[in-house]
Amino acid sequence: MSFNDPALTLALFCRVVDNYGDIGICWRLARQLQREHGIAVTLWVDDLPSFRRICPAIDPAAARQEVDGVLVRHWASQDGVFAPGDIADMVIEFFACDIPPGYITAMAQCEPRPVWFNLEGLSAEEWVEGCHTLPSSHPRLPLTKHFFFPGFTAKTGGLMREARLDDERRQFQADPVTMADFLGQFGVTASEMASTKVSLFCYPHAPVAQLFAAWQGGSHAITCLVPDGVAKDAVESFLEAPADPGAARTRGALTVRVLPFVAQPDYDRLLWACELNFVRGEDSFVRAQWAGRPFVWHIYPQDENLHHKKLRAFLDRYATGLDRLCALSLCWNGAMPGNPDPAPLWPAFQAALPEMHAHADEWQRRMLANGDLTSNMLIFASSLRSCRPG
Ligand code: TRH
Repeated sequence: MSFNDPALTLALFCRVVDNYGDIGICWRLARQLQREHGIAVTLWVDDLPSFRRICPAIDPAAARQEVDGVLVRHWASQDGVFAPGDIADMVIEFFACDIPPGYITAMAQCEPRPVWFNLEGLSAEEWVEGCHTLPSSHPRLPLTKHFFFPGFTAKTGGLMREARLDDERRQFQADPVTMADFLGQFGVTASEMASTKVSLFCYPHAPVAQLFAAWQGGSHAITCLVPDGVAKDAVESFLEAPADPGAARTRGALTVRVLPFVAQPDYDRLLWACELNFVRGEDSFVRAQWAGRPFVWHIYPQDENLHHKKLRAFLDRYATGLDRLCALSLCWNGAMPGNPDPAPLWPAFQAALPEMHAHADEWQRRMLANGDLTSNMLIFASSLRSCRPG
C-alpha cells in the first residue's frame, strides 16, 4: 500500500499542552491529509473546548464527530481497549504525547505493522537535521517509531503548507475590496483600512504597553487588531474599557481594535490583510511566514531561557542583515540585555518595513523549495513501508 492510497487510514493523537498551537497544528495536518491526499483521518484530541476556539463547528460534548471530512474523537483516557482492526495504517503522535498503551499493544499485533511517527516541534537549531527521521525501537514490542521534525532546510521535514495556500493568499492580497470587506466585518473603518494595519498575537509578558506608547506618539496612523483575550491588560488600559470583541479606541496616531477569535482560515486572512504581524508559538509563526509580510515572533517561553537560544537560531537563518528586525525581536522577547523597552526601536523598525517585506517574499521562495511537511512525511512513510517485509 502506498502512502498516497485513498484507502489508507491514519490516526493522529493530539494532547493540548497549552493554548491553541497543539490542536492548531494537528487540525491543519488532519485536514490536509484528508483533503489533499484522500486519507481517512481520525484525530484523537483531549481538549475539545480549546479545539472549538479555532474551529467553531466542534461540539465540545461529542465523543465522536465528523468535521470537514475528519473523524474527531475525544481522547478522554489512556484506558481504551483496542483490537488490531481498530488500528490505522499510519499513526502520528504529536509532540511525544504518549498514546494509549492498549493502542500500542494492538499496533504490535498488526500485520504489516503501522508506520509510527512522533511529529516534533519546530526549531531552527542545527541539531534538528541530525535527529530528523531517526528511528526509535520500542523497548518490549516489535515496533519502531520515527521522529519527524518540521524545519527550515531540505534536511528537515519542511513547513506545513496547503497546496492552494499561495494562490489563495495572492488573490486575496491583490483584491483591496475583498480585503476591506473581510476586515469590515470586524468594524474596521475606511480610515483604519488606509492606515498601517498590525495584527497582534503574543503571550501576556510581551512589552505591549510600551509599543502602544510609541505608536500612539508616532506620526503614522496605525491600527492594531488584537484577537479577543490577547494582551488583555495593555489593551484594556489603552481602551480604558473591557477588551471585548468590537471594542475600539483611537488615541494619538494609534487605533486599537479588539477582534473576535476567528476560525483558523480567517486567521490566515487577517495575517494577509495586515502590513505587519506579531505572532507567537509555532503555528501562527509559520502562517506569518506564508503570509509574505514582515512579522515579529513572540516565542513560547521555556525554563532557563532556552527559548532565547531557539529565537537566535531562527534569527540567524531568517534575519541576516535585517538589524532592525533582530533588535526588535530580541527586545520583544526579553532577550536583549539592558533594553527592555521596544519604543525607541520602533521608528527605525518602521522605516525598514519595505526592506523586510521584500525579504519575506524571498524567504518564502526559499521555504517553498523544501516541499511541504505533509507530503514530505507521506513520502518518508512510503519509503519505510517499501523497505520492510509484508
Ligand atoms: O496558541 P499558541 O501559543 O500555541 C502553542 C501552544 O502553547 C503549545 O503548547 C506550544 O507548544 C506552542 O505554542 C509552541 O500559538 P500558536 O502555535 O501560534 O497557535 C495558535 C493557533 O490558533 C494557530 O493555529 C492559529 C490559531 N488562531 C485562530 O485560529 N484564530 C485566531 O483568532 C487566532 C489569534 C489564532
